[in-house]
Amino acid sequence: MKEEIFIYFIGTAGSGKSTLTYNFQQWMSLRGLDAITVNLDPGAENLPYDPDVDIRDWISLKEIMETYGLGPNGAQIACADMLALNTSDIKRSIEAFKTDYVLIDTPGQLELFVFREAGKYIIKFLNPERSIIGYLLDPSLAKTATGFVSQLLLSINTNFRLGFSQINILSKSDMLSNEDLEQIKNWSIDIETLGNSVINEEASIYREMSEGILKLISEFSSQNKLFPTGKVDFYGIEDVYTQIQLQFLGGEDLMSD
Ligand SMILES: Nc1nc2c(ncn2[C@@H]2O[C@H](COP(=O)(O)OP(=O)(O)OP(=O)(O)O)[C@@H](O)[C@H]2O)c(=O)[nH]1
Ligand SMILES: [Mg+2]
Repeated sequence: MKEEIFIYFIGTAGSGKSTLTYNFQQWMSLRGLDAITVNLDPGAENLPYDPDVDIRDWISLKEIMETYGLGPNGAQIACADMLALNTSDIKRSIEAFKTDYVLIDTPGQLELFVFREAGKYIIKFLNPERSIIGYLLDPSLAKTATGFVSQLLLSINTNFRLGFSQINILSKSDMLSNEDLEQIKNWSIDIETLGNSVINEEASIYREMSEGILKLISEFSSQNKLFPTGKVDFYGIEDVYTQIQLQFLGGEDLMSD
């Protein structure tokens, strides 16, 4: 049996991680692909899917708050660090499914998974060779050129912290007008167009900073390709899947039909 591919959906709060995890599994299942869902958010409430492996079976945000007298933010930090203590159990549970794809939904607060040690530790522990990050850019924060630059910077920062292969996904793209979507797509494939849009924004410290940040981003331009997705009709999911296939299997397709 081939080893599983681990796909981690990471993004700012409310960027659409849980919805994409659900839709990705649905899409795969319709195509005869075998995937399981893993929830790594101990504070998750009302997930749109029923996770096959669920961190809440080991760690509960509410319990940590009560036991240690912590507020929600302090408890989230404690939970993030406790995640690392449960990696053996999580790994065993995942392996028991003998699946091809493991779709991992990460905590609502990006910084808990990206900037603390637990996230990187878990990815390395589960499988450092067969892991890919799906980084979700929230369209509501990316409509202006400087907003888009700030989102790219977060994505690069995530790549810098974790150091695994990464695909940039523009989630919830159905919330954008066609015009805005086309503009963001153009910015993502052509750094000069993005630079021109930044220069055309009203003069401000943010514009100046964006120009500096753009220099950094252009050094990492291979990272910038964007894959728009949306929850309606599995929009864009096939493109993300194809990119993942290219990454790990040289394009070999596991689809059964
Ligand atoms: N229109 C539209 N709404 C979406 C899409 N994906 C998610 N949403 C909505 O955006 C909100 C947040 O979605 P979630 O999937 O919970 O986002 P999340 O990143 O898991 O959120 P946290 O875990 O709380 O950080 C929900 O109200 C979703 O219904 C999409 O593709 N299109
Ligand atoms: Mg979520």
